[in-house]
Amino acid sequence: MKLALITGITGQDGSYLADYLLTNDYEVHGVVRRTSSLERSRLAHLFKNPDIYNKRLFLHYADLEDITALRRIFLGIQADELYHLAGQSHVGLSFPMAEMTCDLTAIGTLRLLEIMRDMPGKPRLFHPSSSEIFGQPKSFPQNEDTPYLPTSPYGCAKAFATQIVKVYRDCYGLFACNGIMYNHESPRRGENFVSRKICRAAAAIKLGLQSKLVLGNLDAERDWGYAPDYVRGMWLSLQQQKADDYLFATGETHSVRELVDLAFNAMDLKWESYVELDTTLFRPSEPLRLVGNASKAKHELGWMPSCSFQELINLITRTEFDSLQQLGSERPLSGGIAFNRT
Ligand code: GDR
Repeated sequence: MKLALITGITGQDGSYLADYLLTNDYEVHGVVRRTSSLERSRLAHLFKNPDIYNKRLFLHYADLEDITALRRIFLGIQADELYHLAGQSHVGLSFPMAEMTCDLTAIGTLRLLEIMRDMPGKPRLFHPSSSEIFGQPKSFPQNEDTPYLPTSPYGCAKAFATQIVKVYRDCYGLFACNGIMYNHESPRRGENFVSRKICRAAAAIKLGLQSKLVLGNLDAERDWGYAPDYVRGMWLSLQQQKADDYLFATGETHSVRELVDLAFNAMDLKWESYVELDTTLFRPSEPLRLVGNASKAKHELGWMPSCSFQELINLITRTEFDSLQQLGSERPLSGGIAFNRT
């Protein structure tokens, strides 16, 4: 049985990756922050399973800044594969929280590489890079050779982390891969990312639980895929003979406005009656359009995206509708207009 260690296991990608590895006979260890609330966790279905939790799925507490605790966990587990998914992943919040973002995302990755260098049996490392490293690219679609031109503290931190992974691979022979991940969404997405925020609002408005949706830039264009596909790409990257970098994207671009239109259509609503713009939600700078060319991942890994943009937005909106309907109005909406200012 192979052993995998996942930092950031409670996030969208971490939870799908845990599901994927457990179905593929792995023993899975997750690193969680002291402050992570496990109560409403995306891992709840695994905690409930007596054949999984504390049998093939184990959690360990450590912050990314706590090198001693991390080193102890890494040495104790001696994983075959290490998926480093933890970090501050909200691009907008990286402007007011620039130092924290760079410390967790850039220096956090360097710290992990340093621990790996000292390990006797070195695990294979997957690092999720981001399309944000390209910022305002000069070529479309982007590929693994497109120059980095990040436009946010988050993009800068990811550009550093991506490059330092390559440097450690080349200098120290570590099996370390970057996956350049374009936006990937699902019903498990955090409520302050735009896909979930919009789909949740459309469902809540339909149910009479919310009256309006406040958004920032509707013209931004992104390449949005389905998160479980990207998690499969992470695993495939580590199953190759040689460590390399791969870009994961659908190759299609859509605007935030199109996303709003699809989500509200799924609920038979006209979005123009409910959506308000708030300039404070616009970022100081951001990529206007990003679209990726995943040919290398398709040819070398046999990777393919499985879900169209419309199917994805329908899936998230309908899942929100069902879960909000079940909850009724008892639970306050954290994705509602009163709270969600990101
Ligand atoms: P992004 O995702 O920044 O691309 O990063 P996000 O969903 O936050 O934004 C996508 C686009 O929507 C615009 N937007 C808004 N965004 C948010 N969050 N809230 C709003 O109200 C809003 N209104 C408009 C944004 O300006 C942006 O253009 C995601 C993250 O998962 C990163 O960690 C990852 O690296 C990249 O995708 C690839």
